[in-house]
Amino acid sequence: MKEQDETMADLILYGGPLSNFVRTARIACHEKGVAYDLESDFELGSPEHRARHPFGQIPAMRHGDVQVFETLGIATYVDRTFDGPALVPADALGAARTMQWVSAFNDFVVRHLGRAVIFERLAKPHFGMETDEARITDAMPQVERIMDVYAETLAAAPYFGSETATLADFFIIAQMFYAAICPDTEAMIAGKPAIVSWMDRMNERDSVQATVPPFG
Ligand SMILES: N[C@@H](CCC(=O)N[C@@H](CS)C(=O)NCC(=O)O)C(=O)O
Repeated sequence: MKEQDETMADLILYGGPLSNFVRTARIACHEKGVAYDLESDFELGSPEHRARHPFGQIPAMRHGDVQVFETLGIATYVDRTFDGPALVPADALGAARTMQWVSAFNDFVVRHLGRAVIFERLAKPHFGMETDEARITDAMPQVERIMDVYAETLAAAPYFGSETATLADFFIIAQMFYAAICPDTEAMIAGKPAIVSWMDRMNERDSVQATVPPFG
């Protein structure tokens, strides 16, 4: 059953505003016009938070009696519970294209670009930890491949496998915010016009502007 009651601000997202995954969940709420509170005053590994997310990660979500963890789970719940523009196309091939990109993002792209490069280069120093340069060097061929594939994809269609922005774009833009300011990937992105113009289009969206991380 769809619910769209603007007085229901009882959807809570647990997680901090620096996390690209939390940002994707927030973008999903903004795109759907769903009010939410962002709760970040808790410890990740605490029993309190493990009751929301069994692996202690962010984001997690509570809406009334409903609890959901993982960005894809939360975005799917928000998309299918509330009115507003669909985040995933209704047709089989459109949905498959969106999920193919979300799945590739959550596996290959997060492993190489997210954990090996952005985490090492930007997050670790931000939190006072030492960067593992070898991990970045090892990942760079895969990261170059990711950017080549993104550029080819966005030269063929305005969004990831779609004529309109979908959940796939909302996962990818939240990470590309960091890739575009990361010294290892900044020039690579700036040299790919199809990626730059996609980022410009995405950055014009209210949902993206409302969720810019307080970083840098
Ligand atoms: N597969 C998860 C990934 C979430 C994730 O990696 N969150 C990070 C913050 S960006 C986190 O919770 N890190 C702390 C930890 O893993 O203990 C999702 O899609 O929600």
